[in-house]
Amino acid sequence: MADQKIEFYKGPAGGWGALRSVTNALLRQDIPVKGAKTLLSANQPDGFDCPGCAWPDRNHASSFEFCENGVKAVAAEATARRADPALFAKHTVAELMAKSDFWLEDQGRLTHPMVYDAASDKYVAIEWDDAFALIAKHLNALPDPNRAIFYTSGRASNEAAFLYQLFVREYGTNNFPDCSNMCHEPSGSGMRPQFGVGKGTVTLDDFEKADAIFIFGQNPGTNHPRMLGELRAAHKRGARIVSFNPLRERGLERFADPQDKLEMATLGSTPISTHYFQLRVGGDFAVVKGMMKHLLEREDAGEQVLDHDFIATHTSGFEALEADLRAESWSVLVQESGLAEAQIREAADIYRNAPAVIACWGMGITQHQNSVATIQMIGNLLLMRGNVGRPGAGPCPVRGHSNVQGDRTMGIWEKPPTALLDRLQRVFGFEPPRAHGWDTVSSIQAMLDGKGKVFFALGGNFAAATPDTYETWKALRQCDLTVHVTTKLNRSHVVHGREALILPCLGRTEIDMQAGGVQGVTVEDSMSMVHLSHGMNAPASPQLLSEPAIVARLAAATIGHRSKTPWLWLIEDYSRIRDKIEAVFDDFKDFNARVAVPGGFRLRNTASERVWNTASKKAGFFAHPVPVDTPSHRARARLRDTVVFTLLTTRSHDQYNTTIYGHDDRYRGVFGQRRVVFIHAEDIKALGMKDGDWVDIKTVWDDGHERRADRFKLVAYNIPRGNLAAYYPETNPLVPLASVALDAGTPASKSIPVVLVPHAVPAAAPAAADVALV
Ligand SMILES: Nc1nc2c(c(=O)[nH]1)N[C@H]1C(S)=C(S)[C@@H](COP(=O)(O)OP(=O)(O)OC[C@H]3O[C@@H](n4cnc5c(=O)[nH]c(N)nc54)[C@H](O)[C@@H]3O)O[C@H]1N2
Ligand SMILES: Nc1nc2c(c(=O)[nH]1)N[C@H]1C(S)=C(S)[C@@H](COP(=O)(O)OP(=O)(O)OC[C@H]3O[C@@H](n4cnc5c(=O)[nH]c(N)nc54)[C@H](O)[C@@H]3O)O[C@H]1N2
Ligand SMILES: [Mo]
Repeated sequence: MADQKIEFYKGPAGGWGALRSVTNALLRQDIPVKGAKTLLSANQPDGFDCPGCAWPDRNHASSFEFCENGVKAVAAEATARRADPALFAKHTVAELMAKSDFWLEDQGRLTHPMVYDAASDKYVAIEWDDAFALIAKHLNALPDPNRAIFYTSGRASNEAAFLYQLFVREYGTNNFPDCSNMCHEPSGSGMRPQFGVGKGTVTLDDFEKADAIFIFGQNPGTNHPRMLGELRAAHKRGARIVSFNPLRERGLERFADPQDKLEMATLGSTPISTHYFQLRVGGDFAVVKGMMKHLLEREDAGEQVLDHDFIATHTSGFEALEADLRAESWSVLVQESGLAEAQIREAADIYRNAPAVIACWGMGITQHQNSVATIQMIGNLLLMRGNVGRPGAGPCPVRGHSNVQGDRTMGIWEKPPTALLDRLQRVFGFEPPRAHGWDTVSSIQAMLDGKGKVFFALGGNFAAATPDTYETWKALRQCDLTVHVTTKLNRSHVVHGREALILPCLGRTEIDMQAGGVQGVTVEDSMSMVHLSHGMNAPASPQLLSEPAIVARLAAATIGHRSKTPWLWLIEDYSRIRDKIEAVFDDFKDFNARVAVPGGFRLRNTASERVWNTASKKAGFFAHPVPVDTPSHRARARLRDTVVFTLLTTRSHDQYNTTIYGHDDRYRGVFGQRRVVFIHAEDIKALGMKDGDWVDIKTVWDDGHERRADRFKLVAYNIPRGNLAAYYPETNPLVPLASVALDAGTPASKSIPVVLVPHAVPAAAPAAADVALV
């Protein structure tokens, strides 16, 4: 591990630092830098879709769009390292359990299907057919298909996801927890009743036309680096870019585009945000409500602020919102937002003066108790001036995983719409289950209660990504069988059920050869563009199966005797799967033909046409009170004599969710370490401690359960008082299972009420529990 240091980062995001980091990423994965170009040819018209993030590409055809974190994602998959049976022969699972998350993934690509052998406490190789037979035996022995749980992470292709939901529903359950439940679920929950669609309405063209772009709770410099290119261009042509974030994220401040030779040669850079509002964690609701109150006040003062025609023709509920805004008190809005009244009014004036406005948001908005209401507030703000369904304007929830939006489109959802089930019934001739299934948090609860018995995961790292880590581990260990379809070894494989399987699959960058020849898969990005992705690299091992093949063979083994679906025929040629997708979803008409065009096609988005598929057939204004009963409010009320902080958990620049690439967070000035907690210097003083001291973090919750994460270093930082920031997944033991977003069930991992106590044991002897999560 590199030297540990904290050193303020002065440069722009991107630039030479990004280029250096790419070289290091390749070397780390034992990939020769020379000749790495093909290996990394993501986002070419005939290449693979970058497995990094869901940000779209310009025409999907421009020259290789340089993206530091995209390269890291591809390099992690293209690594020369192998986690083969010899590795498992060397280590018992107990030994693997004691390794860090970083170490586990760093062993490289899995090469063989493996089964857990309890006698030796080791994983040993198994034949594919035997693995499928074992799963089928368990599934068919369950008294009720609703005892089985089928998780999905958002890298699965449309073809894999479609077959998977089909198999699971024909098997008999809607238990589909997925990474969306922990991510943008509140965006869908908020937007569907408001706009009649659960997806953003804007395209990249709109980014070229927007006069102002508001960015709430998002860190694109790290998580969507290609978005910075759009923001930079917008800034250069004079658009206002307004960021709301408790942290001063470097990527939202300045960016040097590695594709711009002049900028690189002159060490120049472009500012990104024209305005930066460092609000309090969870303060967005109050800010947006205050902005709307200001707009109404200006309107009352005789200015032309609202789009009355739009409101009259296209919306419902405005009077109720108006009354609610008038009744709202500025002092409450200021108190809860952490911004001054003048700042809120300033933000509102930027909004008012911009003819066309886009509002983007990320995890800083969704992972709170009141996220659905906050998202509807952002929607209200847009609707007040008709900023939906016209050029340069609209809501833009920025999705995470590269195909998380597509997986939902394909039916990976525990609450399937009736129309989807009816269609599946008609096309495939079986009676799909109608009852809603379990989401991520209720799946964990069901396993804890002994109701969930078989846990199957198509990708992801459930044991590390989910809240209340040790409860989740208890839940997984109570299962009869846990199965993971996966590319690399991770925590979820060593926190296992009585029986357990690891099934290694092809990654998206790899050539997928089936009986009908080489196959491509399709994905949908954050702006509803659907396109083909072709792997170009040789598979990491000849034993690997594609995800569609794994699902189809599992289906054949489990329900083949009663299913009318020709599972194995479908995977000979994935265009057959796409024909079935077309048969189920009208929006995929002529799917194979349309996706064959370079760049693919855009799915219809009714809200962007001002067609509102809501109950009232109008876009809806929603009035909500300012949340004053959040977990943090309750904790502060209970512990009056102690300083209660609100902790946000976030990603470093060197990780992809639970995959830790390295121990630096360059833009935040953290090097060689991850167990740090960012805190205001005055708060350190108030605690009677000093910068660099070690603390334990404890959750303040009222169920008598102790939740703690030990041994974090205090780092004095530019963050509002009373707020803390630390990295995920190390902090997931602190998130109570019951702390979720209302009406969405998303873990509230951006607002954990905590106290800090001096670290009790010497740093050399960390508590056993956190060894695994270092
Ligand atoms: N390289 C890389 N790319 C990724 C990922 C990755 O881990 N690494 N993950 C992918 C996935 S699945 C997702 S969902 C996205 C995640 O991308 P983001 O949505 O950017 O997620 P986070 O890193 O959690 O950052 C959240 C941001 O919100 C801010 N924030 C926290 N609380 C609040 C709040 O209350 N209000 C406001 N206004 N801001 C707040 C934080 O300071 C931080 O800047 O990225 C995707 N892309
Ligand atoms: N505290 C806290 N918790 C959070 C968050 C947070 O901000 N704070 N963010 C939440 C969010 S937004 C998300 S999306 C979830 C992420 O939850 P997940 O999607 O479950 O987690 P990942 O870390 O993305 O999964 C990484 C694993 O995916 C596997 N993998 C990689 N590529 C492939 C592939 O092509 N196929 C298959 N089958 N497997 C593959 C690898 O084995 C790797 O170990 O975490 C959530 N948890
Ligand atoms: Mo996510």
